Amino acid sequence: MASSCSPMLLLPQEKPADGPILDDLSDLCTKLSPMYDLTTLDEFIFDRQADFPFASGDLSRLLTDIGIASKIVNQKVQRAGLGDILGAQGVTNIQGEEQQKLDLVADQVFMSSFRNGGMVCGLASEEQDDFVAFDNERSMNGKYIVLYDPLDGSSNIDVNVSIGTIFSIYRRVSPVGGPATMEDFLQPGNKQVAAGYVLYGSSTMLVYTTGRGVNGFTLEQSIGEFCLSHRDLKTPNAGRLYSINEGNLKICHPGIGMYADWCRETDKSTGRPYSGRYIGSLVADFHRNLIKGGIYIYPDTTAAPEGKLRLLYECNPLAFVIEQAGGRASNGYTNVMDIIPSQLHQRVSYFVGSPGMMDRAEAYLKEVDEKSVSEN
Ligand code: AHM
Ligand code: MG
Repeated sequence: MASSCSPMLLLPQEKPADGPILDDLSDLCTKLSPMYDLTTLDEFIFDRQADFPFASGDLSRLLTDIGIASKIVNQKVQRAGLGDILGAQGVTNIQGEEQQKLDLVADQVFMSSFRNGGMVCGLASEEQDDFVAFDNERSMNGKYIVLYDPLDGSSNIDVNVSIGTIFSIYRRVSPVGGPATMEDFLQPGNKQVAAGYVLYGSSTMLVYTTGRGVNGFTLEQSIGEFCLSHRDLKTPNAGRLYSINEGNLKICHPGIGMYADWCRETDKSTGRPYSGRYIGSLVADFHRNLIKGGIYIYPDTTAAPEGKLRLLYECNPLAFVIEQAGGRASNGYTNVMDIIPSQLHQRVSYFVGSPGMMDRAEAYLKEVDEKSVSEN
């Protein structure tokens, strides 16, 4: 049976020329042949290491660890909802253990990956009150720290809506060899060395940047590898999507309501009215807007005076990604990555998306503020 598949996929010569194994292989080759020159995440990461002249490989190793952990989390996400069924059959919970919430499971998966990988001296997670400083010798020699939201949008799990993992990596500022300190974690976003996210959606994607553009990888389930699918992603200057929880419009800055009104007006030259798209799952909303062009806004409200989203492991990493894709992120006034954080779980008002749309939304805030100053 002829195949155009890469030789590395061929079975050893002694295998019989027909039979079920060969049929399976043939299926796999047919499936893969259109992407014959596929690049896996690991290959890409190590190829890019050469961009950093004195790189020791630690960051590359850390990124590959994140890739592996996210494949494990992906498996668990795919089985969400089966927990009860399998549990009832005694397949899970065989020792009478309580089912853990998926966001806690994801947190544990990433935490063990970082601990065992030895590339970070500490981590901070949305699921942990305080940061974790690893005390084994290898980790204490790690040059990096990582902050992450293991499963953002997890309130959507029960209703099968896409969710995601967000991560942010910094070089530590405390001395190598000792434990991580709070100063390592309270660095502004403009010091990030890498950041990205994993989207567990209709397909699973990992998107990341190390400050040299943004690249996206789609998980090819049949070979269990993230494969480069979105090279050097760029967001359009302006799109036709605006994403905001409309229920908050009357309890936030009036400039945001004015911007939303502008989006809903009819105007042929700018393609308005725009489409309102709000999943309520940051990674999914962000990813769609990144690709298609759009703006996502989660402002401070009277109910959440500091905003809802977390600066360090939700807003800053996505800000780094969007900036590398040609977009912007702010708190409505200044780049979020310039904010000097004072707390691990600090919240911030968040605007992120296509630069042309960001300019206009921010201009409405400014206009309202200036008017109110001149009236007082
Ligand atoms: P979480 O970290 O508790 O999951 O909350 C963050 C989520 C974002 O994914 C999403 O964009 C936002 O909260 C939705 O909030 P709301 O339901 O208030 O619109
Ligand atoms: Mg979150």
